[in-house]
Amino acid sequence: MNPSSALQLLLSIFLLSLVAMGHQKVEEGKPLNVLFIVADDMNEYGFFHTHPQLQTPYLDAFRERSISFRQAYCPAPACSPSRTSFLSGVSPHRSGKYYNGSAVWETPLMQAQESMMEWFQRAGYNTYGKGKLFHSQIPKERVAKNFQGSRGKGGFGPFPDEAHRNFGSKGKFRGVQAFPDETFPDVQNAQHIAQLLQEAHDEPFFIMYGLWRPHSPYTCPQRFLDLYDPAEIVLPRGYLKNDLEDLPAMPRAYLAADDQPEFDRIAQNETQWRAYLRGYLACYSFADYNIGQVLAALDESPYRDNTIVVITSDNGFHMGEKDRFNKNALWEQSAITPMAIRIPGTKHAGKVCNQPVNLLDLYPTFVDYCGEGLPPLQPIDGQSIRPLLDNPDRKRKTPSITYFGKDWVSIRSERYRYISYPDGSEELYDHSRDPWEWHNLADEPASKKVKKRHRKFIPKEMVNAVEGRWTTKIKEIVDRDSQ
Ligand SMILES: [Ca+2]
Ligand SMILES: [Ca+2]
Repeated sequence: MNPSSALQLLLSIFLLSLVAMGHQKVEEGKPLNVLFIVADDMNEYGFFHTHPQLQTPYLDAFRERSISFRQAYCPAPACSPSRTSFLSGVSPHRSGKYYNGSAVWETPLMQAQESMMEWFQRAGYNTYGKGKLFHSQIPKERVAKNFQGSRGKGGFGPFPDEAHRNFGSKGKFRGVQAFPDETFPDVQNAQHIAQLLQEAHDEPFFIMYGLWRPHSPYTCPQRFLDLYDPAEIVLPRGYLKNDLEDLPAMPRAYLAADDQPEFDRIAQNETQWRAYLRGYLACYSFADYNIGQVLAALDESPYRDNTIVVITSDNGFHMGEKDRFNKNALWEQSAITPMAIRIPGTKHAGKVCNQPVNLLDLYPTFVDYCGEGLPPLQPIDGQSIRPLLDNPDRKRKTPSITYFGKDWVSIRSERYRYISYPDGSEELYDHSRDPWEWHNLADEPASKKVKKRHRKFIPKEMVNAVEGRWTTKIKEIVDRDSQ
């Protein structure tokens, strides 16, 4: 072989190997971008098809190319405390941010804390956010510091008119009504992100897309309502009549104060319940569609193969389980958050990891993958889930913790959920036999060891709740029931 043929042969081998590597090739040493998609009040119904009718084709397709976490939970079961925790890296038990409606970012601890986005910026990233991000109770200047440029359209609207407010009362908008696509912030923000992904980026990027759906009001384009015939809708599998009878007094007092009037109103006949459920399912499918548009934009962009994609929600949601149409509780249905992560070039696409993880684990996971592990300026809670992404069959020894106030805490291990209240009362559920947490085993003598094993993960110190509209309500229940 003469030198020029040898050179040609080498060149062909090189070109062929490039083709063979296809799009899975991640350029060595080049930082990975991040696309972080956070839905609002999205429970596991469509993600893991525990509601048999819910249609989520885009999430299904995404899960085939990513690693899903069957047991991912929020640090606190409501929008603002959950987002505050996972975006700051400070667990509610250290910040005192357990509920919506308290301005925790004003405290010295949180003013000094380097947020996830601030860390990304220091690591050389540009950070963009569109839609529902921190949500509320954070100074505007701090939000502006975290996300560069326009933060897109916001708000829960469009809201239904009077005639469509099926269950409206006390200013709550619960109606089911159709509006055109372009009237929804989620659609406009998806378009903003698609544009952003078409641009040339000289620096690595972190993009957060915060959806407003499937949170109420249950308005969406007509084609999503058409997916669900209200007469045919299957009621939640996790609902059990008289499920509250084996609960301690404290959570029962809380339910009575918080949400049971609404449950009684909605669930008093199955037609109403189905109409309500239809709104949630339709908005879930609408969220799925919008997520799909953003993923399609990424996959058509030059960033498809060097971008980590995380899809999750800030908290779960009850659709009647435990006589509840809400979040703000420590049971599985409130605490669960769908989570799937696509790591470029992963060998585990389509796998499901069954170890308990928490949204607080995301910040340390990003630190693990991006910015060459640059340490955050202040301590952050949570632990990287990279070992589970490297090996989804690996066991994790630590449980996932969800807080709903000082000493109001839930420990979720792979098999059990243990809940402890300020008066010392407890709940224990065995998920290997009881996936809907119907049978409270806390008082059974055989549970003693299991409870002890879980209790040791409760932090020795939990700070008081930062004052807000929830603290009075909870304090009244705790004071009354502790006497
Ligand atoms: Ca939420
Ligand atoms: Ca029960």
